[in-house]
Amino acid sequence: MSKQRVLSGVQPTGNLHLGNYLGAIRNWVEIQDQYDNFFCVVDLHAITVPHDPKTLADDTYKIAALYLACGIDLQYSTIFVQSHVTAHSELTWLLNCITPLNWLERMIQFKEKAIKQGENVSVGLLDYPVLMAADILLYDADKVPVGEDQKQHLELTRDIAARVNDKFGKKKEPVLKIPDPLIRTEGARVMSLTDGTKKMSKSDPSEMSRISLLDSPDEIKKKIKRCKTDPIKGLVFDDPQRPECHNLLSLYQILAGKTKQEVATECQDMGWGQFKPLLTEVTIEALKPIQDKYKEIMDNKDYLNSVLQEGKAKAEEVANTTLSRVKDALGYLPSL
Ligand code: AQP
Repeated sequence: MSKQRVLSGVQPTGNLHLGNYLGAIRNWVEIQDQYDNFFCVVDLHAITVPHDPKTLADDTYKIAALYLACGIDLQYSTIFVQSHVTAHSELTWLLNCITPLNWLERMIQFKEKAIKQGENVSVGLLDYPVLMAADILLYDADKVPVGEDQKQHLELTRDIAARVNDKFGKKKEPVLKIPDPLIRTEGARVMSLTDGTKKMSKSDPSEMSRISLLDSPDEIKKKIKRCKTDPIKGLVFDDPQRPECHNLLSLYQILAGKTKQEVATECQDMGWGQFKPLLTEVTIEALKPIQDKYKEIMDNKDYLNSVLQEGKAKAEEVANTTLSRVKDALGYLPSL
């Protein structure tokens, strides 16, 4: 029996942080040998908010190199750049014409990001979830491993696919496969270091709010030293009054590879002065091998280009087949 397919991606909008790693990439790595995986650098999504053309290409390389450095293995996985496969844009247009506007207006991420943009909100930001649906549906993905923040977009993808099947599919032959989210509870929502009620995010204006995968040991030390805590002694999980405490203990638990119970016992009598150096040490240690591998890969652009070229060819083959199937179902005259 052939393996089920997985599709996921990250935007090249800055350095990856612990949220992207623990909520997404680490999980891709753990399950990759069980699936046929496609991981893309979603550069079309990156321009849904104002972007700098001078850094987009470099950021795209960076994310691809970080995928490899974090352990994505080409034996099981295909890495490619979204804009290199034109079917993503084309399917988005087709899905745009089938998706009701009010489905998009309900999206929480749109509302949150739109507030930050003021009057400059682009149509692209509203359309972000349809592009994401196209990314996933083009690959007939069975599973989509993402962080908790993407759950609503995944539900929308399922609704769009169901609508296409309902309107244009034949009874026993759906046009599009309906994917399932794959959200692990551990690391699914890593919170900001400066506010334990907000998710860690690349677009937070404060560098102090996140630990980037490429931060130096000194930067990591400084960020953890200054991160928001509370004046209570004894550190506990799951206290709604202490969101920062829960977040920092959770980070420690995952990065140290310990169980929740082990960490709860170890930290129950600790103060922040004792805990922060521990968290600093495990973070630096966990990121060191990723940073070393990243440098090696970035020093060999020929290799990186060959990975992306091969990825593009594999991705195009699958994506173009799905696109033809959708166009056929919609009644288009085949290309002459
Ligand atoms: N804080 C987080 N905790 C757990 N998972 C997270 N992800 C993002 N932030 C967290 C997961 O990372 C994957 C890639 O995300 P993305 O870069 O494509 O977009 P995003 O979700 O919008 O991430 P950011 O960091 O918040 O970027 P900006 O600020 O540019 O929008 C997804 O699987 C996501 O769930």
